Amino acid sequence: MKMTRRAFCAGLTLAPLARPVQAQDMPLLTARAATVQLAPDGYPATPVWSYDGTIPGPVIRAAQGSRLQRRLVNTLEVPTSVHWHGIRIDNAMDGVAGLTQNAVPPGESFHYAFDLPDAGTYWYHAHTNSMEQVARGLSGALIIEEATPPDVDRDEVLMIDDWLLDPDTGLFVDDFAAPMTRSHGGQIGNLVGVNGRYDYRLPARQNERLRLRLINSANAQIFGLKLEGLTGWTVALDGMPLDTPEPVTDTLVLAPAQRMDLIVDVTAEEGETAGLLFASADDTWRVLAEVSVEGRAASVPRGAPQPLPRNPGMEVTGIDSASVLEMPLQGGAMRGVESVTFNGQRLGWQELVQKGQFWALAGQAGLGETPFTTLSRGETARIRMTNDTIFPHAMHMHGMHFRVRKADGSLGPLRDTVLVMPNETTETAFVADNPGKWLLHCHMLGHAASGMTNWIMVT
Ligand SMILES: [Cu+2]
Repeated sequence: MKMTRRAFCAGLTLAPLARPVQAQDMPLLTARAATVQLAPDGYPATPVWSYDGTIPGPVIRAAQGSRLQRRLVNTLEVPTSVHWHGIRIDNAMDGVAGLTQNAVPPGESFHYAFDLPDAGTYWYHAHTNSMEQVARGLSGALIIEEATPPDVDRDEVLMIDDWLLDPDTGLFVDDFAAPMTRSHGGQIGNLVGVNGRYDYRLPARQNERLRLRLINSANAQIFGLKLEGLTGWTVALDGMPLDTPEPVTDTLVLAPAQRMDLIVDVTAEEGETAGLLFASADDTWRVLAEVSVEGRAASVPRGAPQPLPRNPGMEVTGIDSASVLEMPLQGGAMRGVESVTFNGQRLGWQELVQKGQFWALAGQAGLGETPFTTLSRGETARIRMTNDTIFPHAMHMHGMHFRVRKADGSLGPLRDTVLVMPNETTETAFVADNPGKWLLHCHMLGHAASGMTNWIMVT
């Protein structure tokens, strides 16, 4: 309470003199402690860190081409900052503590304001000690709406997360930095849920058409998903429309931080099971979000949907003449790495482990003084990531989308986060058209905190 008031008073002192009138109406996004019921009824409630008191935070919706403004008010007892994941954003608003801004101390606030060039499904989350802060609940959906939305009956956000809870106390297992999980696959929860509920349920009518915006906000869990009682098409990945909607016929894979927009028709009869299922650790399919069918919206399902309108200026040209930058993904349990640079020192594997670091990108653990590469604005670059570890990594680039360049030279869809499997090589190609310092890191957040973070400079 004391801290809220301090932030509020600081705002009052400045507002009438230094800020335009509308700043008084600036919408707030308050990082604050709250208690929510994540576990099933009968289990204790969970103290969380939240945006505006809910898990996940509020769904922020804005129109493509508009400007988004939020004043982050930090009433937590730790510094924090907000990253607007997937937005082609002004670098100063990217929210990376230590690279693009200072973390916002307890009791203080930060004014985020940026343009929204692209429609699509994005999300926002803490980018200060994110391994702990995102796990404690600091994330929410960010939806940028097309001027002309697709022909659907409803637009639903499904934010998929997992939580590692002590069932006796309801508390998060307070070991976010455990070396065992950080050096392996990362922290996996013991409870999986959608929109803050382990039993998320979506009522629908037969032959109703839904747009489902899936977001994986988990720290490390890769979700295998499938549809039951629904006929669906993938229409966008990581916010960016596919040229042609792809029928969903198989398991969908959603790595940490990735998004997937589906258009689905509810084909199940009233009373039949329908919904989104996930492959659980014991190799059985379990319901992640139930679609309960009541009544009928139309007598027949609709045909394949039209593609979503493309976002502007996303062409990746000049790929053949672009130089290829090698970025081996290194380290981790059972493989290690011979030697890496950390804080300016060359360290062997044992020394690295003693410093709580387990991973490296191209021989560098954590952020160095110099970027992985410096690119001129407008230059096309290719980064070839070879996974020399025995774990998968969800590699995320800030500020710009890339295409995956396949072995035959063809290009995959636009993405901002790509899953690189063990012993696999994935080459990204992109036009460095957004100036600034951009993080390139693994979105298994425990990996990012222990070495798998680098940055690129666009001048
Ligand atoms: Cu990783």
